[in-house]
Amino acid sequence: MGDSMINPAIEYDYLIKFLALGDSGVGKTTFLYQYTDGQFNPKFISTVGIDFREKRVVYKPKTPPNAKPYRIHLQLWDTAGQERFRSLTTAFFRDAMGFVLMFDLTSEQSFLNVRNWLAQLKVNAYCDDPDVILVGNKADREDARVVSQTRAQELADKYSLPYIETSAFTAQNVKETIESLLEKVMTRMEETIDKSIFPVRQPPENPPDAKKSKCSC
Ligand SMILES: Nc1nc2c(ncn2[C@@H]2O[C@H](COP(=O)(O)OP(=O)(O)OP(=O)(O)O)[C@@H](O)[C@H]2O)c(=O)[nH]1
Ligand SMILES: [Mg+2]
Repeated sequence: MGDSMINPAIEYDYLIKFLALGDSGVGKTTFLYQYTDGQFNPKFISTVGIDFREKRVVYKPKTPPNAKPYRIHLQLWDTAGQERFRSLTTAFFRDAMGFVLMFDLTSEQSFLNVRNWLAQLKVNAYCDDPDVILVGNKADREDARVVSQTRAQELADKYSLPYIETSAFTAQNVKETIESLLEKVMTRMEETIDKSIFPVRQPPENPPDAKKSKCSC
């Protein structure tokens, strides 16, 4: 996978929407900013409602070996973790194809709340079993860590989620998290095509809008 500058004139094959969720202060905005702009923002400006960032990437399917790469337009929805925005932010869950469920490795409460966020996802996402990656952020703050890797991995295993530890400060695993989620979402789309339930891949002669697609269960 590789990156490219966003130029609205350049065509793309798929519009993929991801959404970041988790308690206020866990680092969702900072993580997404690190991913799209390659920078760390030390200021905490709590997100009001919802925001989004965009990035173009190229996705190369694993099979067949000579598969043509896809041009992906990633829309990354950044939700407010604060309770007062809950009804607004959960309304956006339905439109997302993949989720970054984040907690803060230095905050026990944010880890305990992962179960509540999963319950919200179950009610509001596009299907019962959406693609989710559990992310323990602020891995650079090892001195302040209160959630061990073992505990987090146990929770992830319980819900059959992949677990990854990241740092929006050092950029550790930031790109890898999004790439891994993209891999899951694209694999699901390919499987759905194979079952001929949802015709996502369009022949090149179709008009550009017809190439945009939404994952569905
Ligand atoms: N050391 C360190 N600080 C981080 C990291 N990620 C975020 N922060 C800091 O944590 C604070 C909160 O980060 P935000 O990204 O604003 O948190 P948020 O999850 O978007 O919070 P809401 O918008 O309220 O839901 C900021 O001061 C960030 O600089 C990280 O990986 N390491
Ligand atoms: Mg935020």
